[in-house]
Amino acid sequence: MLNRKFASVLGGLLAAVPAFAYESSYNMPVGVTPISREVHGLHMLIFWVCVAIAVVVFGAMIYSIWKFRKSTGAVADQTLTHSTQVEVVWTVIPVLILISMAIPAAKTLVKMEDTRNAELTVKVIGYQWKWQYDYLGKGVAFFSTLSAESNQARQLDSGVDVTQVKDYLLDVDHPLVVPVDTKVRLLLTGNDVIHSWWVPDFAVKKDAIPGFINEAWFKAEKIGRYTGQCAELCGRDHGFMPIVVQVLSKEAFATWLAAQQEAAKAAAAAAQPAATTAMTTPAPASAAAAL
Ligand SMILES: [Cu+2]
Repeated sequence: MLNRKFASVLGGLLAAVPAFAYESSYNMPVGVTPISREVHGLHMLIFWVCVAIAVVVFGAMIYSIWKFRKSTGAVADQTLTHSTQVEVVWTVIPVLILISMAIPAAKTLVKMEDTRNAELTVKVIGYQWKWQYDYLGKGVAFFSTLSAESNQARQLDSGVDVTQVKDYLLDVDHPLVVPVDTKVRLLLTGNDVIHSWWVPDFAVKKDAIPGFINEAWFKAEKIGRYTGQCAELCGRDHGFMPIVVQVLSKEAFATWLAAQQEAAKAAAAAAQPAATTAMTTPAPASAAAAL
C-alpha cells in the first residue's frame, strides 16, 4: 500500500519534471528569436535523449549489480570474452543516435550562419572594456559602457549595497537599440583583445577578434530589454562590460534613429570649424623639413 502511494508520488514528480525543466530559470532561456527557440528545442531534445540513455544504461547496471550480487551466489561468466554481435550492436546504436542528433543541429547551424537579406547592419567592436555600436550607412555610432550607478557601486569600499542597485553589472549608459521583427546583422570585431558578444535571449554568442570580422544575426520578435555580457575573458574588467539590447517597435526605432542622426549631425557641425582650422594650419617648419 505504502509502496503504491510512494510510486504514485514519484510518478507525479517525474511527470512534472519536463514542464518544470522547460521553463526553469536554471535552464537556458527560450529566448525571443526564431533561432533561440530552435536552439532551445535542440537543447531539450538532446537533453531528453541523454536522459533516456542514462536511464537505460544505469538501469541495466544497477539491476545487474543487484540481481547478480555475490551474496546470492552469482558467479561471473568466464566463457564469453568476445562477441562480434555485441560489438556491432553497441557501435551501430550510438552512431545512429549521434546522426539523429547531428541532422537537426546542422540544420539550425546553417540557418544561424545565413546573414543574407538583413534589414539593418550594426558593426560591433569590443574594447577593453566597453562596446561600440556603429549603424552602418546610418551615420550613427556610439560607445556602450557600464552604467554609472553599477560602476560606482563596484568600486572597492564604495559603501553601496549592490543588492540595492537596479540591474547591477547588467546595465549600460547607451544600449544597442534595434527594431522588432527585423533581421539585424552584426559584424563583430575587437580593437585590442578577443571579446565575445553574448545575448542569451537571442542565442547569439560570437567572438569579436582583432583583425577579423565575424558575422551573426538575430530577429527579435518581442519588444523589450535584453541583457548579455562579454563571454571571452578579456582582462581585468571583463566582468564589467555588459550588453543591453533595447528592442523597440519599428516606429519608435525610426524616431530614435532620426534623433540620433540629428544629434550626430549637430555634433559634426560643431566640430567642423575646429577641424577646418586644423587642416589649413601650415605644418611646423621642423615637420616640413622632416618630409
Ligand atoms: Cu570583453
